[in-house]
Amino acid sequence: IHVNCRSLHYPFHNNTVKRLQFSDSLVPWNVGWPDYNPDDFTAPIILGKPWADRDISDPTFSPKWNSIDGHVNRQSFMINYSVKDKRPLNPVGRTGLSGRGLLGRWGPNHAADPIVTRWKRKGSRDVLIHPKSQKKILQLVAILRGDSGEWAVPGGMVDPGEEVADTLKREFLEEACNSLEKSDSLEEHKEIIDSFFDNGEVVYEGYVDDPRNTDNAWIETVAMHFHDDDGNTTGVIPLQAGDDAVSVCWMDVSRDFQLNAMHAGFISKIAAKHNSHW
Ligand code: RP5
Ligand code: MG
Ligand code: MG
Repeated sequence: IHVNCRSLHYPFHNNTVKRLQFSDSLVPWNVGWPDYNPDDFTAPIILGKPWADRDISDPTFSPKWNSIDGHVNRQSFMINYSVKDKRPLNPVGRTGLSGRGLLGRWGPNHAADPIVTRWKRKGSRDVLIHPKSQKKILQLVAILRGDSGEWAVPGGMVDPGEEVADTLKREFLEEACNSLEKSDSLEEHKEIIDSFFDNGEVVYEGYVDDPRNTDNAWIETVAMHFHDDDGNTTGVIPLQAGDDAVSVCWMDVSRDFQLNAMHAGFISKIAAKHNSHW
């Protein structure tokens, strides 16, 4: 079940948009609740945006649910979701709010999360060993999100028709390397960076319990891990926050590191697999 998308207030709206509150047992759609009738909210700022769907009541909007709909992937990683009164239903269950909130798509909103790691070193050479655990320390590239003020993986939405592999690299470069502004050093190292992003491992594919989810719109992601074992690639990647990121850093991975809950779960899996300090 989800919890982040059942907070009392829908995020970033000065506590003006309320979610209906209910117990965990009422989350699944198959648990009967005949009077369930939450508020309906679609954020005005997304209306008319080129990356957003039209309104569900627009007669010219006829999406192909559970399918690849032209350039838009409306399939879920989870299940064939149901559609009720023309609206797709969140595959995990009720969120206490209908509409699509801040999300551009009705139904699944596909994102990609690039997890870039290296070993912590002394200077650029020796790999450090943690004095307590006697294990190597993993570091990952984390960004501070401008919207929520949380540290997170530099992920973002898959553009229509875009391959997920391209989204992973593009979002990393935009948010963690500020590629939206011209950078000589990114251009100079383009080949190294491209080949680094050719070798990733899927960590997770599926639903994200994101605070922006609603009953009719939700985020799903592909999280992929790119590890720079010898430190040669990340040594040449210049970090600089860009787009919706306000800060970027190499963050040490340990059990009390600060990262949004969903992304922290991905990293703990990676740390266990690489037997790194935790
Ligand atoms: C998270 O929101 C996903 O895991 C992904 O990191 C991100 C995508 O949204 P934007 O960064 O485009 O706002 O839940
Ligand atoms: Mg982005
Ligand atoms: Mg983003």
